[in-house]
Amino acid sequence: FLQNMLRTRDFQEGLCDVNYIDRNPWLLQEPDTVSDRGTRLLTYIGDITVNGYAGAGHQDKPDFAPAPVLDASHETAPKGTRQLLDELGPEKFAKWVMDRKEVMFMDTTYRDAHQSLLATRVRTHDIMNAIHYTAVHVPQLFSFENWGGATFDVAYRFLDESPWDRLRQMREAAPNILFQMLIRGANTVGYTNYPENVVRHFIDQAADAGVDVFRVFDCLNQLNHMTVSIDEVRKKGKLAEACFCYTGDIMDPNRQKYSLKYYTDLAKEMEKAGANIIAIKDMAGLLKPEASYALISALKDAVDLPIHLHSHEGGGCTLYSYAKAVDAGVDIVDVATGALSGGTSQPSMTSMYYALQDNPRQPHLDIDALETIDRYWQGVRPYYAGVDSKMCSPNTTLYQHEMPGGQFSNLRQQATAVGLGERWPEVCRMYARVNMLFGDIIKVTPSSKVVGDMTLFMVQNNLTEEDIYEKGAALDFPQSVVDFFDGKLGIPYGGFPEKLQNIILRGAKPHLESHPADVDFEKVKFEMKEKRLPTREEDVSSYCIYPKVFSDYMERYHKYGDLSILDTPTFFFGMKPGEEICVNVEEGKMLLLRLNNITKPDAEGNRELQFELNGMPREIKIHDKH
Ligand code: 3PY
Ligand code: ZN
Repeated sequence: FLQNMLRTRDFQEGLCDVNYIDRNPWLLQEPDTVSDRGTRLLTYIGDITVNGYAGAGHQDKPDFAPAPVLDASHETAPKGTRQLLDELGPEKFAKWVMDRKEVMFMDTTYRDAHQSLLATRVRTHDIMNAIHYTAVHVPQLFSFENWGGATFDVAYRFLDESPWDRLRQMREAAPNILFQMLIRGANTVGYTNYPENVVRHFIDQAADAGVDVFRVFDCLNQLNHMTVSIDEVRKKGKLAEACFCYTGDIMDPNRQKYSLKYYTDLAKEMEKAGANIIAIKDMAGLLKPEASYALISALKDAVDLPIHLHSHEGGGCTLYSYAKAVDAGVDIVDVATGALSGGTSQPSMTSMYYALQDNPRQPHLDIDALETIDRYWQGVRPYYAGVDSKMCSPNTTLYQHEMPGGQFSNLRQQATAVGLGERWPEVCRMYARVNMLFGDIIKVTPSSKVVGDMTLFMVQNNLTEEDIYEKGAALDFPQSVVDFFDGKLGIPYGGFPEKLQNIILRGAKPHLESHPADVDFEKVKFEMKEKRLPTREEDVSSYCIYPKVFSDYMERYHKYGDLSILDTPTFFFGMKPGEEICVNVEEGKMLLLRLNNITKPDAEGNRELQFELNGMPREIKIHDKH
């Protein structure tokens, strides 16, 4: 205590009164931990203040109005679906879902909503300020979709966070509602096929850390790429939600490659493979109302499992499609908090609630609590303005190009980056043409990227389908396209167009359905130790899927410490001179940070940032890269 006290500027200037310790409880903390963590945090803040987030250059920190506080800290979450799953087990639980009169909601706010609208950037800090309150006040939800998909790698890559820590923190705050993740079958949370033991190991870690429902899909609807995951989920006693991706239009007589029968047959096979729930993943929001009614009715007849509908608002008809699905007996639908709904995201939860007013299937939810939660997210969304796709209005062109919600804004940015911003409508039309050129395939991560890459390649080089066939031998196709035709993602329904495959592979035989060999986890751990990486089972899992991403994250973690504790404006913008912030490092430990001054760059281009860390002066030198 004395060491801390003596080092404060206030003490040196004789400004300490009798209440000084009450106002500065950090004085009672270990000086070394305070100092080390503080310095690492200040190094990050200093770098962001001077060089901007992701090195984009200094950006003035906007004056955000603070988001409303959702306080339920003294309330315990009532029992919910999670306790019910524990009590009943997966089969009886599934039956309970089917027997309910009311339709259930899955809340995608913590995963797909921000993956679709905010480039997957929503941070643990903002989630943690909402999830306990939501669990306490809306315990009737079916699940939170709060893990997997792109959130796994984006957490490491762009947010300097461990997705595993996020999962555990959420679990502690929301023990009552099922946690649901999106897993890309044999691709897990990556973009390529992984060995079977890597997939099983990943699922084991995820289930142990808190995931209850695994929505398993394959980007080409290949069931054999999903069965390992389904099997492992079942072994762990969790819910296997097998999911097929919806594309095309079952009602269009000219578009019957993916017919109603195709989908019902798939659902039957999934039921045989051990699925507890069947999900429809309408990733682009193509399912129009009449098709929705027909599809749900047919699935209810085809299988004896709950039907879970996932769609995206996109074209603006989805609330109507959901209403039709409810009439046809759908069991669960996916919605998001209003502030993160619409556009390329899911329909709004409160809109859906009101859309079902006076309908016997309307769920019983505390609408006032939902509105309060939504006001919180309205306050949080502006923090992410820099990555906000700002896609808020309906976009009916998607019925023609069929781009998934998550890809639309991404591809647009990519197109702009390569100088095709002005030609965007042409890019959209070409995307549809490439889909047909490839034989009409399912387009979802990662197969959607293949179509996107080929689209940009063709527009940039002013190529037509005829050009591909005539000049293909001399063209340098994008690597993702070559890998796709080589069979790395599997075999599309109906097979590859052979002539095109021959051109793209330059006559070589494709490596169809080659399975990567199992990894030796002991060897992996040895390699990780050599690189001075931690080797807990979850670290091993991350490393097997993303060796470089995980290693880079650990390097930054050693340099900066745990950055998930910073508030989001500071994480993205750093601090302004004169600003003071308080950071809770852990229960009972906090740091008071103040930025006093930033010097002009010296001859080497270094600036000195003069901070106070819990009242003690601390200078951090940062190289100004701009
Ligand atoms: C993902 O795989 O991350 C998706 O959300 C696909 O729609
Ligand atoms: Zn989605």
